[in-house]
Amino acid sequence: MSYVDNIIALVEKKDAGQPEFIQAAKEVLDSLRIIVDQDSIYEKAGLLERLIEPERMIAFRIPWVDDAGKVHVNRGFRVQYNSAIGPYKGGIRFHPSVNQSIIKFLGFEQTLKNSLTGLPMGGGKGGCDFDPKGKSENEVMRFCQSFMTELYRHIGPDTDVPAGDIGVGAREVGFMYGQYKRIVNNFTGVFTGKGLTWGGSLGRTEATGYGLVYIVDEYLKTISDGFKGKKVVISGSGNVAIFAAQKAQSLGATVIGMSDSNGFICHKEGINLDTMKDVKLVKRERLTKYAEVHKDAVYTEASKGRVWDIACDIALPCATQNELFIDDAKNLVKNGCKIVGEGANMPTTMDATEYLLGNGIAFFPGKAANAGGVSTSGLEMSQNSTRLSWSFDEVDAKLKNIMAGIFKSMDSAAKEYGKPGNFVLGANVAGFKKVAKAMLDQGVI
Ligand code: NDP
Ligand code: 2IT
Repeated sequence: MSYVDNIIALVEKKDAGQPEFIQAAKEVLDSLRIIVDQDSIYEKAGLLERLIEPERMIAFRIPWVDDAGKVHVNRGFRVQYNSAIGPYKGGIRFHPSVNQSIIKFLGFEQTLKNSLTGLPMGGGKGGCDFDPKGKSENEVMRFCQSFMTELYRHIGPDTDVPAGDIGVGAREVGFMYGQYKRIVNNFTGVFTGKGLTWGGSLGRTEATGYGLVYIVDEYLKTISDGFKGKKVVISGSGNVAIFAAQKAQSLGATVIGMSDSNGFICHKEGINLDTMKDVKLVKRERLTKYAEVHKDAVYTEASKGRVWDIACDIALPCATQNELFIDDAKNLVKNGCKIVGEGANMPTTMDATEYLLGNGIAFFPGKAANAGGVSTSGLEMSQNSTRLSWSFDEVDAKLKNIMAGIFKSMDSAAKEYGKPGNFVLGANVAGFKKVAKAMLDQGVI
């Protein structure tokens, strides 16, 4: 068996109860054969064993009191995956599905994603199985404070810098940052995605969605095309989905479908983003409310259909992991879709990814396509360190540049390693090379 095969077997054995982590690790390891099996230095240095094992995995209890006075306990995690190229950096997720497997897959992906950005950030991720849905503002605040009462001792502006993810937006970052500052008595850039009046960066809210559209646009330019006139379907209706829709529309596309975990909207005239933002970001309601406002939009329950059944030119999965399956991939191809760009982390299953790649779809893997969020987090860290605030246009221009750079790195790596157009391989290889070099340079750590 090759070195890579041995490591895949090791992960399957050691982390047998962690399906999402195994899935993410396998996809990456498979891409690395082309480098790692050609040079014995990696095996001798135990590089892959070290790459797949987090430097540190913290698990902790989060007790909190609801509005009725009842005590609840949630389970929190922070994985500090890899610090070879910079302090641990990655978001925090609040969702009932969160477990060790999900946090580890996200931290592993983050390590390679952050490497691709070209900025000095290592990989980390955190979260807990708290469900913010249906909780009052005070309950969310008390929960965030309890979460930070444990996490504060593990993070710092040069150690580990969290941000948002599913279920964690500006409100939750505010509550967590406030508690951190209260405990350590130090106003530092320990979080990104902060509010604009207390150290946040202009453009961070929009960055992941905008970055996704920028990288797809970068590809479209290579075939003398653009978003103008394209029909776009986006899953999710949270931070990433809404700002991807906004940028796609501003470039002349029509976004005709969006979803949440209960169902999806098809609006042939084009999604009205003012309504969408009001329903999802301001009122935190279900997508059915959108259809109540726009009578020409059709709402379908998740049990009765898939957002991927809507015929489109470009599909952007922006909700969660494993939300685009093989049958969805077949439907998309059958209906004429040409591009799939992952705004979420690992939204496409392995077999669906292979099907899309095998059927001529331009496929943009999450660790490259959604890296605009963490890139702008990196820009927020730079502004905090220098105590400066850049204008929206300055940040946006830098984001565009970073996304163009990521496209170039993955495109070049795919060509160099004999798989032109295979951006999965390109992104994995390009992300890996920088982290591997840093790890080799720093000795056995
Ligand atoms: P939000 O919480 O703002 O939105 C998440 C959206 O996805 C909601 O519409 C939610 O629906 C839907 N969703 C979540 N979980 C599920 C599920 N299990 N099944 C179906 N739908 C689901 O999160 P973000 O927009 O921030 O994150 C979306 C994705 O993008 C995640 O994969 C995240 O890791 C990734 N990402 C986020 C970045 C960021 O900067 N925020 C950066 C890079 C990647 P509902 O409201 O019904 O739960
Ligand atoms: O998955 C991701 O890249 C994020 N949730 C953003 C991480 C960050 O630190 O901005």
